[in-house]
Amino acid sequence: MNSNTTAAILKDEVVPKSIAQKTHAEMPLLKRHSHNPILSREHWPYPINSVFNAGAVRLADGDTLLLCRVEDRRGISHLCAARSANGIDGWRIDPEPTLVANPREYPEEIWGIEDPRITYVPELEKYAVAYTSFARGGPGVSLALTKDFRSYERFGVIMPPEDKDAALLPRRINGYWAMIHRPVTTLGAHMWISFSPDLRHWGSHKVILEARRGGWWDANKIGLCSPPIETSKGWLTIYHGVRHTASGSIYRLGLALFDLERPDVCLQRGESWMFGPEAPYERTGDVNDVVFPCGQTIDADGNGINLYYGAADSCIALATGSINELLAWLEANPSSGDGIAR
Ligand code: BMA
Repeated sequence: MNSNTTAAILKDEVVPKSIAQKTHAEMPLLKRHSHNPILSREHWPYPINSVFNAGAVRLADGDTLLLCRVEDRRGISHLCAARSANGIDGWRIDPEPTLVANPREYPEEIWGIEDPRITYVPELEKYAVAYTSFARGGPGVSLALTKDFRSYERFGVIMPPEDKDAALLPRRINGYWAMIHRPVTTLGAHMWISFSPDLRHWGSHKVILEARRGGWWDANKIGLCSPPIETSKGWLTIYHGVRHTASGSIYRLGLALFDLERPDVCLQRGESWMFGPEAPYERTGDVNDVVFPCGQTIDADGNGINLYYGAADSCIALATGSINELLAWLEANPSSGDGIAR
């Protein structure tokens, strides 16, 4: 059944429902922008294969900055910054890569750097960029700090392979920095949190969200998407679930909420996914059926969310929504077994 058919059937339903209870087929929580995809290789000032999975931040001057994962024509990724006044078009793309792998000093980056998540850290007055460094040992998590996305203080690998999908929380909690990440262990591919006094030494590791099992949309493999959003109800967290099928994997997005002062405690987890590949640019590309956000910006009203996501590992798209509606949906669609892999 295609989405038009679904919409037509649902329109005829007479059961009144609040916004929170409506299914995403009736009223998508996140609305695809009409300009999608907003960035693709055709926009790039130098030859590339693809551009996707971008970190995002609103700069002090009001510009939106995307730190894009760019895959070159060897298959190796680097990061490149694009700036825009409205976050939709008119992108000013750095004429050269912004941050490239430096395998001489950081051998863990020999096959490139990928999927940055940006967190502004008021205490440091710097942006923290957590990204995947890729080498023979597999993917690991690396960290860099920057003030301007032109020069970077690199910390190297902070979580050894196999680990990825990491973002720093913007403030210390009980005196410690907190990082969410996704190691792959014999326990599976679950989301963890770790704490550090100095951003270099990490400990107190704990699983915070488990991949479900069996036929679930988020069975076997999950990971953090964009950095968690601090709300009065908790850290609102978008995560991806990977469903393995006979014809490949489907990457979809779900929601979870973590306690503000105990981010290791999951308060709520959505039952179903709330956004998945439907548009042609999400369904078909270098890797079919992938939506993969690494960043968002929040509007001045504190409610509007602009989610930037890689589509099919080929281009960057934008979906907009409301934080209040995401929270209301999460409350109305709770998991019947929060955090429990079934
Ligand atoms: C994940 C990451 C992402 C990628 C996705 C789909 O494991 O490597 O960078 O978008 O797979 O290929």
